[in-house]
Amino acid sequence: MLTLHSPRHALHHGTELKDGTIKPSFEHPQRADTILAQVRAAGLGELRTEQPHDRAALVAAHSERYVQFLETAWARWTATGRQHDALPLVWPVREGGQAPEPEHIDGQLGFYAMDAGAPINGGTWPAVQASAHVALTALDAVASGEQRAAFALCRPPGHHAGPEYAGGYCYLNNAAIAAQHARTLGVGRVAVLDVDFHHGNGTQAIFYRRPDVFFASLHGDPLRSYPYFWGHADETGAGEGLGANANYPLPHGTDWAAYSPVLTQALARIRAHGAELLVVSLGVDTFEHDPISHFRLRTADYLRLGQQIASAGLPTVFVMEGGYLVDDIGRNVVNVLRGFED
Ligand code: SP5
Ligand code: ZN
Repeated sequence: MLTLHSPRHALHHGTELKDGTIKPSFEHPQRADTILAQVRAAGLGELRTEQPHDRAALVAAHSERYVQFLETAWARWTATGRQHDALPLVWPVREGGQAPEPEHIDGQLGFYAMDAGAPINGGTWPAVQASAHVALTALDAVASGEQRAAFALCRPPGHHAGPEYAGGYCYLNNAAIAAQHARTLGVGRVAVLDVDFHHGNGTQAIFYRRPDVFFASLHGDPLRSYPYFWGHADETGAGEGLGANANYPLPHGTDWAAYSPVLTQALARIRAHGAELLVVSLGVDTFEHDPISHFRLRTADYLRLGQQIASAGLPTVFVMEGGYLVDDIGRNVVNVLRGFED
């Protein structure tokens, strides 16, 4: 399988609040380096770096003012005399949600974020932009018919990023940008299947009112798992998009025997939707030893996951999302891609 990647991912490395103190983020550069090394070692196929794409492809999935915020946030933060990671500390919850965009960078950080999990520093924007370009380049290769499938080794990940907010290590929603790009290129119906442990709230939000992009997600039940406020089974889309959103919340401890039949259901919905192209938000934080998640998939199960996704028979773009146990994520990702190709 063709793999797209970017050395620019390493420009972004941030911190997160853990147990009351600032620690290096679980989402660190070694993740992508390990996955790339394992893809190479497995001889999975050709490797290419990203092609630059028009800014219009980003703004097709996010608001103009949000993309502009990401582009300029670090310069505006350092202009206030600070050099450490920019993190929001105030959010426009509920009634504050209708307020106009604040002028001060500290207000804007909250305005454009769902949590304090997406720090911004000097390398963030170039890495985020490159990550989206990796997804777009992979989509091009598949939509043109050159490849049946491709793997976009995106970092930072994207599925928590909504129309105009960052969060959960995510800034631009690479999978949504790729799915929208497929639509722009003339693919009639697209599906996004999200198998990251965490609900893909950003992707859901971007397509919630649209019938042309089906979104299906298997994830830890939001009653107990991040992102807590989205991912329930009764979120089925709205307006013209009613029926084009399918959530499968699953309990802590879910193993392959419990996961696989639910995946079958999700794939049946995708088929019924009439999707002509599939984007997979590929998180391997469903792994039994993942440090921040609570499912129990094992390394060999990822081969079956890839096989099952292949059974949909669709041109497919895999977009890297989460997965945090560095020694194992490369093997687990390679198994999905190998299983798909078998
Ligand atoms: C892309 C992706 O997988 N984002 C995940 C973001 C999760 N952020 C909050 C995680 C909080 C988990 N608490 C960790 C406790 C570890 N003992
Ligand atoms: Zn995740």
